[in-house]
Amino acid sequence: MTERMTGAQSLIRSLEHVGVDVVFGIPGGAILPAYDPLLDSTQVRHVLMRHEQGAGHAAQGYAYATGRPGVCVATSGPGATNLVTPIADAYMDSVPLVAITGQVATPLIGTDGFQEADICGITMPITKHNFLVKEAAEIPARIAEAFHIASTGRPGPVLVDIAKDALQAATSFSWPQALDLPGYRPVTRPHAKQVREAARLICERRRPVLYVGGGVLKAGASQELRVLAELTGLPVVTTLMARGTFPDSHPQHLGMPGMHGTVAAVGALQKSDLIIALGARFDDRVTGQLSTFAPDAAIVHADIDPAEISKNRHADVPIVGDCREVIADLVVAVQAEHAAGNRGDYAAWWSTLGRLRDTYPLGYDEPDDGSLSPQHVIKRIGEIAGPDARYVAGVGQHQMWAAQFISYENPGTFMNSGGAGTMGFAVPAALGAKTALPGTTVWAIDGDGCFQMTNQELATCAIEGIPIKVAVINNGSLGMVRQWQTLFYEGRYSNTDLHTVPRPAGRNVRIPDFAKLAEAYGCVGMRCERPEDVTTTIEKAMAIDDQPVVIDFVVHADAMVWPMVAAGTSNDQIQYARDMAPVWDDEE
Ligand SMILES: Cc1ncc(C[n+]2csc(CCOP(=O)(O)OP(=O)(O)O)c2C)c(N)n1
Ligand SMILES: [Mg+2]
Repeated sequence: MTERMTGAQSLIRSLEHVGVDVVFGIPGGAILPAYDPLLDSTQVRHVLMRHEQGAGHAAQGYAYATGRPGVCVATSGPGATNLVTPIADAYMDSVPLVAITGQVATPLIGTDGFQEADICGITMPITKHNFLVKEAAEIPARIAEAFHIASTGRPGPVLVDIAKDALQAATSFSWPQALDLPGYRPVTRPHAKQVREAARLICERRRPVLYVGGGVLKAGASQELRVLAELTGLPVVTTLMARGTFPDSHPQHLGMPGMHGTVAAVGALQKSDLIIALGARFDDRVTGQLSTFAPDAAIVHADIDPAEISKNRHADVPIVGDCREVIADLVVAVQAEHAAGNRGDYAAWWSTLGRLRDTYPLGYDEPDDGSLSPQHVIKRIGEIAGPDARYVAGVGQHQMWAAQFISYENPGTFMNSGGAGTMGFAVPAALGAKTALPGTTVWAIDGDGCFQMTNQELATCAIEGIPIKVAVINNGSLGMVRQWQTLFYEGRYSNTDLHTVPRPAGRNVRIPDFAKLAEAYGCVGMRCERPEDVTTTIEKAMAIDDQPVVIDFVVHADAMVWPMVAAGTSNDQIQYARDMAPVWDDEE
C-alpha cells in the first residue's frame, strides 16, 4: 500500500498517523517544504509561536496536559538552537517531546551552509534519542520511532532533523509495520522477588516513608499510590515534580520535601529507617548534602530507568519497572504480608511526624506596611480557581510558593520546570496546556523576571484564541537570587533589581508596565496592589473566558521562601524561618 508524494507530505501524513492534533512552531527556509502540506491538513493544527523556545515549552505544556508527546517544529540553524533550552528542560523532567527541525540540504551539510547547525550533535546529551534524516523514504519510520521512544519507558525528548532535499524529494508513503529499534526494550514489569523484599521491609521497619517523584505522575499511578498508602498507613511526601499526585488534603500527606519543603516532609526522609522511592531520583534539591542524607534509612528504589538506581544513593532493594506496575505489585505483596500476620507498627513514627507537622506548618507573615503578600495572592488564586484548574509556574520564589500554597488534589494539575529550573517556562507551557484542554482554567503563576523572558507568546495566545490567565507575582526583582543575596551575601543586591515596581526611594519607574504590555498584546491587563483587592481581581480574571488576562500583582519585595535548607548543607540544618531551626527530638 504505497502512495506517491513528497517527503514533506509524507512527514505530515506520518504526524497524522500517530494522532498528532497540534504542533507549535515557526517556519523558515529549511523546514519550508513541510509548511506547505501543513496548510491542507485537517487534523494537524499549527500554532504559530513568536519564539522557538516558546514552541518547545508549549509542546511540554501540551504533553503534561495530555500525557502524549508534544510536538514542536523549527527551521535549521538558529530556529533549531532556540529549541535547545526546552529540549534540555524536557530531558531533565522526563517530558515526552518530539522536536522536528529542518536541516540544510544534504550537499550543504558540513559546509557551514547558510543557517546550518549540527543540531543532532548539539542535542546529543539532552535528547533521549535523535535522528538526522537524509532520505525521504525514511521519514515515516523515523517519525514512528521518535514517538515511540519519546513516550515509552522513561519519557523524554526526541529530535528528528530532516534535510531540506529529503522534504522536497518524491517518495512513496508507507507506514512501517514494525519498529526496528534493536537494544531499546524498556523494562516495565518489576522483579517479583524484589517487590516481595520491599513489602517485607515495609511491614518490618518502624519509620518508613513513601518518597513520591514525577515518575508516579508519568506512569499514571496516582490511584495505585493511594491504595498502597492507605493499605500501609505510611506517610507520603511528594516532590516538586509530583505535586498533585497524592492529594494535599489526605491526612497521610506531609507535603513537599527538599530545599523549600515542609519540616515534616524533610524530617520524615531524614529520620526514616526505610525510604521507598517511587519514580524519584534523589535530586540534590531533595537530599541536601548527600553524605548526611537520611543516615539510618534503608532504600527501596523503584524507577523505570535503571540508570537512576543507586546513581546518587545506594539502593538496598532496586526495582526496575513502571511505577504503576511496581505499586500495584507492592499492594499485593503487602496484602500477603498482612495475611501472614506481619503488619507494620508506625504509631511512634506518626506521633513524631504529627508533632513536626503541627509545630511547623507552612506559613508566612503578612507585610506590616499594607502591601501585598505574594503567598496570600497565590493561595487565593488556588482557592478561587480550585483543584480542577491547571497551574503552571515559572522559576523562582513564586514557583516555590505555588508549590507550597496551592492545594493540589489531582495529578498533573501543577506543571513547572523542576530539573532545569528554566525561567520563561510558564507562559508558553500554559499556552500549550490550554491548547490541549480548552475547557479547563489554566493559570500561569509567573515572576516579573521570568515573564520578561517569554511574554511575547501573549501575542500567540491572543491571536490563536488561547485564553490563559497570567498572575505576575511582581516583587520588582529576581527575587530568588535576591533572597540568596540577603542570606549569604550580606544584603549586597548585585544586579537583581528589575525596576518593574516604582520605588520612591530609588528609580521611581515601572519598566515595563505589565498591564499596558498585556493590552499591547491584545490581552486584558490589570493591576492589583492592595490586599483588599486581591479576591475581586482574581474573580474578574476568572470571569473572562474569551481573552488572555494578565494581572500585575505588585507584592512586597522582601518576602522570602521558608523553610529552607541552604544549598550544600544537611537537611538537619533546615531553617523554619530566618535563624530559626526546628527542634527535632521529642520524648520518644
Ligand atoms: C534562564 C534562567 N536564567 C537564570 C536563572 C537563575 N534564576 C533562578 S530564579 C531567578 C529569579 C527569577 O526572578 P522572577 O521571575 O522575578 O521570580 P521571583 O524569584 O522574583 O519570584 C533567576 C535569575 C534561571 N533559573 N533560569
Ligand atoms: Mg521577581
